[in-house]
Amino acid sequence: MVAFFLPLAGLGALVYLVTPISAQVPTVSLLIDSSTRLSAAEALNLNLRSVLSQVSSRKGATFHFGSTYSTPSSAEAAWTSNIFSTFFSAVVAENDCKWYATEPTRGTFTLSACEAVSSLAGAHGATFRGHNTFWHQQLPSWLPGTVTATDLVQNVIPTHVAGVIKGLGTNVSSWDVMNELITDSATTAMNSYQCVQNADRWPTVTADGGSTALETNLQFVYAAFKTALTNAPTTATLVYNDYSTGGSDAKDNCVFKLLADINANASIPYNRLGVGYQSHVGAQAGYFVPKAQLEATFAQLNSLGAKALITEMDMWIQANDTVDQRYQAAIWGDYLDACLYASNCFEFTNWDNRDDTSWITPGNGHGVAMATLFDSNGNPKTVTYELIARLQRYASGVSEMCATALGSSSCTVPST
Ligand code: 9MR
Repeated sequence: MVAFFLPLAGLGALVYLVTPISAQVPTVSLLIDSSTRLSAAEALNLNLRSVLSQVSSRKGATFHFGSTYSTPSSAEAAWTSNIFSTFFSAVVAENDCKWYATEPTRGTFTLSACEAVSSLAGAHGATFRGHNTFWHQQLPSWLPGTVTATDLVQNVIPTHVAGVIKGLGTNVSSWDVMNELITDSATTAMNSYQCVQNADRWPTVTADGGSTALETNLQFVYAAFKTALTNAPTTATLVYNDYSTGGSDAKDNCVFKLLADINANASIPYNRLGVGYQSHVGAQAGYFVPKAQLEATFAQLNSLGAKALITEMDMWIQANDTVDQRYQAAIWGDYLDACLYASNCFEFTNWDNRDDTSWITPGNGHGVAMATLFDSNGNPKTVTYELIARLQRYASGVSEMCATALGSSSCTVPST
């Protein structure tokens, strides 16, 4: 089991131990404070698509504001269809494009569930992004198996990546080619192979947590990206996707080293590459990346010519009260602004549509959860209204505002 939150960098273990269950939450100033709040019905039926197309005009290319799709219960089918018609403009399959679903038997592809999500996107006038062609989790039962290091690099990975990417065709904004390779215990001294090897996951070991080495270099990574480059439409960004990233710590250094090696050793031009920042975060200091750091990271990628994507955003809150809900809105709004105002960020994907279907559940270090944009009845929340207001504000052409998560003593949002 991996941790989907940021470590309390710089605060130290002792502080962590004495931190009360509900750590202090700052009072924040929000954009919605100075506007008339929409009713739930208005927010749900708001044509966010027209706002998003104005956002795209300002950005100079399509801005994809999306969420996950997995087959809803019959009770939620109509709600789900509506949300992808009026609110989100992009769709990613929560699970249906993963290896277990697409190649359950070696060499036999079953792309129908993944293709159904792509078709659903098309039918709703939304775009589609691919997730993912390589991950150490949700593997088919024949993997890791007894596949050798050479077979994996020369046959298994190229066959899988080509089969899925070719099969899904040209209607795709980006592909998560590889997902979650890098260790949570990174140090700045590690080279990119060590960054991966120290995660102790397949395939640098024969099975997750194992002690028998398998791949002893990064040829398996290069094989995946080379195959993706050959088979993906030229308009699709080829993404390395990971969690607990976006700041400037050792794990982020590993991401940049890996990207440089993919560029150099797999000959993938930077202008085809992107980094996916999953952004499974919490509304508590130390559990999210402050906007200034995100922006510095996105700018560093931009200087290489590579893209930044927010790929799996959700955010647990510590308690179900107004101050925590407002803090969630402030932080999520900052993430959105960081992407909107960056010249290399065109995809902002939220993970799970409603609190009742989120993979984040209360407890387990996730507070009271409530980590998505719509509550368990499908109604918009404080954060939802704030994101609508941020998109409208960006679309109106005004300049970037301060980071609301800093608290109202340092950031009071302008009234225009
Ligand atoms: O949301 C996904 C959930 O339905 C699956 O059970 C789970 C399996 O580990 O994967 C979830 O999605 C993950 C994503 O594919 C990769 N990053 C972490 C996400 C949350 O676990």
